[in-house]
Amino acid sequence: EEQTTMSNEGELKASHYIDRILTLELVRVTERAAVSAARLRGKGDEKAADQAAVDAMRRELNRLSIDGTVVIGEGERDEAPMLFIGERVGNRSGPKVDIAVDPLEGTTLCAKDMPGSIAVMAMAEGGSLLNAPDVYMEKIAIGPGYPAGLVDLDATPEQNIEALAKAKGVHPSEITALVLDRPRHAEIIAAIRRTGASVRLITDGDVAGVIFTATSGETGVDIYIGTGGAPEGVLAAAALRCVGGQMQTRLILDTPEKRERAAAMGVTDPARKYSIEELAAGDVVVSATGVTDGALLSGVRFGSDVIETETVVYRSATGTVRRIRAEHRDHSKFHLD
Ligand code: VTB
Ligand code: MG
Ligand code: MG
Repeated sequence: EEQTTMSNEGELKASHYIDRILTLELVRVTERAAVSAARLRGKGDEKAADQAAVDAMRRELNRLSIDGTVVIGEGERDEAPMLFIGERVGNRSGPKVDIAVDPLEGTTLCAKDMPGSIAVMAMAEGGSLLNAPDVYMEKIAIGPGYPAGLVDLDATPEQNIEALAKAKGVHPSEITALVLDRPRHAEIIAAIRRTGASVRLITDGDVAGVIFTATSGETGVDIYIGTGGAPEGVLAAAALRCVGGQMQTRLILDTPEKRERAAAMGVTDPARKYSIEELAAGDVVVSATGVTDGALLSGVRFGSDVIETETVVYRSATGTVRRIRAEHRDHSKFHLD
């Protein structure tokens, strides 16, 4: 554990501040977003659930002693409620930090009370998370313990599966690949199956999907392949950085408008492949709270006296993963002021 140090100016260095003090604060932020969304669980109204999570997350972020900027966030692609990219959050009295958010990841899962919706955010020193529009992103991810560069977006799915199987010491038929169930993935799915590998399809939730590769012994997921949201990619990369694993991504900037927007945010090479460290550099903390029950996290439980939440917090500086089961008795904190 490093110590909290003071710089010459007597200011708490941003990295230490984020690591040591804000770790628990982030838990509160995602807990509250999750509870707000969970009240609308299973009601069939995606927008209302998303809006509730966004409002709660914004409110809690603005209470933190940070000078934060949202650098990537979900919502633009489907015109959903959102924390805007470029939005300043926090009370401005603390360190400059970058924030990546998906206040409700898996809005459809929440609206249908299906497994796997979460409230998730990442925070890092200013300038260290990818600043990009909410576009699609190609992703490939595997867990820790493999040689660097084993899989690559520019290799075919067959090549990637075969390389992974060889490195794992198994036949390709013993590999399971997690893929979002979308028509755009028909070719990838067919290619993976041609190797004999299994394809596990998910309807939503590729932040957790990527994270599952890091604990393949428990989840059975060896590799994640496919195209999902860019904010989800940054959030997953930030978490994977804390626990090990490899990930490669590429933004899909397929219109002049998207390329211009990305360029204005500093993305000068639209075809660039980003590694985990290029998506989330420096010291980063990621917090996710379950909204509906899922393999990563239990959902919110509403009791007569107690609201229960489960949160996982990842911290890159030490690789510590904390699971926090909270019993909330003061329900007023979940109400909008
Ligand atoms: C994925 C998935 C998300 O968006 O990132 C997906 O993991 C990508 O967009 O849970 P499409 O739905 O358009 O394919 C979500 O489904 C929702 O954020
Ligand atoms: Mg999402
Ligand atoms: Mg969302």
